[in-house]
Amino acid sequence: AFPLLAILLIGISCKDVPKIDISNADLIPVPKEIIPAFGSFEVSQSFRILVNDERDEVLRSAEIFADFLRKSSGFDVPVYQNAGQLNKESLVLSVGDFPELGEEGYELFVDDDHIRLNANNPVGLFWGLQTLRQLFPVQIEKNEVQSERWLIGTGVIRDYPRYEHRGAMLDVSRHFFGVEDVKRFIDFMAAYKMNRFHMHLSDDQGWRIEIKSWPKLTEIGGSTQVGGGEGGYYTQEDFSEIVKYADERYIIVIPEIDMPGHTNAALASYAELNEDGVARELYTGMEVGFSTLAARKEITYQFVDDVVREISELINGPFFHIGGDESHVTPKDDYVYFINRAQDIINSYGLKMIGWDEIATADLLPTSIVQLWASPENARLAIEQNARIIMSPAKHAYLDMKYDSTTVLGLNWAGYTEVDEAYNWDPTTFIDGVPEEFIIGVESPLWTETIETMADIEYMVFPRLPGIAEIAWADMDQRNWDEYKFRLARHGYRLEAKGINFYRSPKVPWN
Ligand code: TNX
Repeated sequence: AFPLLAILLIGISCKDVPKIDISNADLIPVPKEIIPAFGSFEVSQSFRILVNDERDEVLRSAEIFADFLRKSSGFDVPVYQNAGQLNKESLVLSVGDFPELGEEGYELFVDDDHIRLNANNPVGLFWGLQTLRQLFPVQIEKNEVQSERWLIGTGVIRDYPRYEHRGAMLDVSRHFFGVEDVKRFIDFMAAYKMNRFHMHLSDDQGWRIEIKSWPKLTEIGGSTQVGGGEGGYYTQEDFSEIVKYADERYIIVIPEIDMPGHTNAALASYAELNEDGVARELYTGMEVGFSTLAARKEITYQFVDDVVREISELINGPFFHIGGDESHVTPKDDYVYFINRAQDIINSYGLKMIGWDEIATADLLPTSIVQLWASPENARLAIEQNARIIMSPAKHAYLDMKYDSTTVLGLNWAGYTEVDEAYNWDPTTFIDGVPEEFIIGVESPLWTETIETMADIEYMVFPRLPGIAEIAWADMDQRNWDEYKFRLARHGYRLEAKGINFYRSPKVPWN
């Protein structure tokens, strides 16, 4: 009778403590180290967050996370700062000294009655919370209260990123997207630990940021978009709201004003910026490479100076993106002259210049950064000048390429980019003759000639963006499509719970 009773008792207690293997979680990007303990921690009404740090920003991160949990759990999730000791059923955030975790790393300990999250810096805690979020059952992503047992597997996760630059770009010029859409885009990035939000703020079809000293840029240049729709622009207050929202999520906003080409909207707004002094018509088509600022007129540099100065006062990071791509109607000498002068202006405001790979044909300072999209030759020119490189090869990293020939949205000039194609490449071996230490990271641009709504954005971004985030975060030897595709398939339930309109690629074994 005794063994029978024992088995019964064990059976009862096991029923209460489900076993969860966290090495089987749908974590993206994959952490450096996962040690499962095969138990579970249950988040219930008495769950609370303790912040062992004086800083407001740590409290704010805890509050952002608590807010997220409140929506779907319906629990109070109180947050206490400097409340001291470890209670049962609490999550404790601490900043300390953990040499192996680096700037942005974190370690997460989950046992049956509490969770501890440690990092060297507040940013590491924020990334650790994103991992914890993905350890919850997928229903946690819902916006209404769910009846669910919130069980999290026990164990240890230790994690830190491969690259410092983990970016995504949104083109708000070809089609304009308002502040709420942009915040949702930022949320997507933060969830995958991406930390550079590049905003393509001007192009032939639209100027999207208020410049107080040149008001017609938005009045005229912001008044339309591809297809002739209404367009729009961010007031400086709107833009500051975006920057604040990104900053609270440890994301640096990189503003791009594309010059000297891709400038028709500016050339339509101010006649004096044209070589011939005649204002251009507004443009609502999809061609590229037909516009240029007058590179030898002094007024052009007054314009660049004013634009850089006003924007420099609104951003939260050290970067200004000058564009510099496809300036097909700017004479070569003028192009080099323009980029060199723009670089001086950007530097005079204490900022580093970033530009598309064509800028490597100018005289770069070692602080300048080249974003490779098309030309390996330009990447080599960049490193000869000791500049650093961001990898955005169109074939793999462009979120506006069609998935296959049946995709309705997007373009295909670089080919079709299925989900495996977007995942299967290594930024450091992609171009010959560029040593690893020159590559600061990876960025995925979403150009929006064909993208009109948030649902369109989601369809092109998901599920490619999580893969790009993993490329930027995880080491090459941790990445393998044949493992990733199953993890992504499980992650699909999370995208569904979030209400994301994603592409159900036949390459991924969705269940
Ligand atoms: C090329 S990529 C461009 C953009 C277009 C994009 C469309 C780059 C630096 N320039 O102007 O929107 O292709 O895929």
